[in-house]
Amino acid sequence: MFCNQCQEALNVKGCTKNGVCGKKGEAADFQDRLLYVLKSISFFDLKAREYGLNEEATVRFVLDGFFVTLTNTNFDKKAIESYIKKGFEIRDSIKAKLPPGTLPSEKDLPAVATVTQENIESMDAVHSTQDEDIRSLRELLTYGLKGLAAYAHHAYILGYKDEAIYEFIEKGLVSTTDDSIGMDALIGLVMECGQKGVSVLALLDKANTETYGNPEPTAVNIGVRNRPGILISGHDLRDLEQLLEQTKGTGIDVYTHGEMLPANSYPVFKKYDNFAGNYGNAWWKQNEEFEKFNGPILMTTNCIIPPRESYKNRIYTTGIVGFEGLTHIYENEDGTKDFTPLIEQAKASKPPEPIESGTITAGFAHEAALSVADKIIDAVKTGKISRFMVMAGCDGRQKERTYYTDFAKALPKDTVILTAGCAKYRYNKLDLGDIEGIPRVIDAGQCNDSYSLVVIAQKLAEAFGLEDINDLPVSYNIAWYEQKAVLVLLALLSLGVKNITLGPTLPAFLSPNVVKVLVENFSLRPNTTVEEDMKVLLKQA
Ligand code: SF4
Ligand code: SF3
Repeated sequence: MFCNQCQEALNVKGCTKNGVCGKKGEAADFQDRLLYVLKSISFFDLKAREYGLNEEATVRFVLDGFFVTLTNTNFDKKAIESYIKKGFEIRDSIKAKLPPGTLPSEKDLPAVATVTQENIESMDAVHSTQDEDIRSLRELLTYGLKGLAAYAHHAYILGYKDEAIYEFIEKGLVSTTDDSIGMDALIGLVMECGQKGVSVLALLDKANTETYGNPEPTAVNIGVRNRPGILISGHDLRDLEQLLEQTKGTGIDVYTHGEMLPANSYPVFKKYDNFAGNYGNAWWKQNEEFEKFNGPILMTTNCIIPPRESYKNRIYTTGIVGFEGLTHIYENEDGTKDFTPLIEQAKASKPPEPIESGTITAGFAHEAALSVADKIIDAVKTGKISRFMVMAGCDGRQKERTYYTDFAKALPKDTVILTAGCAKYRYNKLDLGDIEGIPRVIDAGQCNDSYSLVVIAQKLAEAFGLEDINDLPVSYNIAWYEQKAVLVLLALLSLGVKNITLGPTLPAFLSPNVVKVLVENFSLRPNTTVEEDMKVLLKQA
């Protein structure tokens, strides 16, 4: 195995035996094979698209399969193996459908097109690409595409689709196998991935808000009630909707965990009496928090970590998530899911043990933030707000991440944090107060809702008559962990955002020359110390 896709890559190089995340070497190898099958499918599906012969089922498979390979999503070797098997069937059926004469003779086809179940083990050459810059760009593109596919998957589940995004995913995948594509072309593809990232985040925003309404500023309960509960984690709002519907009137409460927290601010979900609030913190604390929850837990997407024995019998996976030995809730033909096993188990469970009490404020997505735009603009003009600090992204278990709590605490009182993603758990329970009623932490939602931050920045630029988004009093101190964050970073770069500070470490997959390109073109910089970064970030523009 070799895996370097997340921020925890061993020694900022890569995991080689087992993952720091808990992924076993064998599962990692299966994930690489699955990725290569997706490339093979893409090779033929791009041809099928030329003839209008592409099928919806292929898109769904590519999105599912790609999402499976994200960090902390699927650790189940058998499940990944069955994706590989199905992938070959899909690949072969697309190939068989192509009109005669559309493909070169078998011997002239590239390796990605002729790979078989028998020789796939040695095929995906991305990590062994000799030229370190080409290798780095292929990896950067691959991980950006993973994020793109994951967000496209979220939108797809809600019925929001975009063929241009799917076609780009296929083109990008195949590009990583093509030795004729050099450094400049790869940089172009990486930037295009960022542009598609903006499109996919806009699509997902539309999907979420048209389906569930615009999030409203909400005081979310972080304590517990005295009835049994089901805990739902991950990012999939459709799973939450079905769970709320199926638990209605059963005497069982539903609590969110991790990235599901922002769901508490959607009007459609708020109307359920049994929607009880948020339990716990970011993904990496799940071992101890799940133990205390007492009831069943549903993992809808990333991030799952290897469960402890103490709660293994009450944690369920669904969709693209997998972990050996856990019960998986499958999707029915019509896209619904039956959560009866969780509901039955919850009935016999004790209520959750309290770990916190009180409330936190969520729900400042673009609509809510812009409804107080006049107030915000006025506060900036009168100097009550001196700067916005975008501190979006991921949280993680490395102890260096206390940097983000310290940074939030050290920010001057006339600054406002704009956040999205689970990075917020490093400071969303601090009492940072407000500025004339505007909270000092504006929480736009999940990492899936990062588009809100773009809309807020663009509207502010408009209001101040600024052509360049970089002239706003906005600085970026982004924390990353997995590949959705890679995509969000590329999306910001494609919008021309400069001077982003990135931490807690730079990605292991960036070669010195690729870092140089990012520094020269976008003034990207790694984070350092709170004091040093505060000086740099408060001085910008
Ligand atoms: Fe290592 Fe991250 Fe890959 Fe897990 S996902 S194996 S921690 S690089
Ligand atoms: Fe978090 Fe996994 Fe990235 Fe959605 S839940 S932001 S790490």
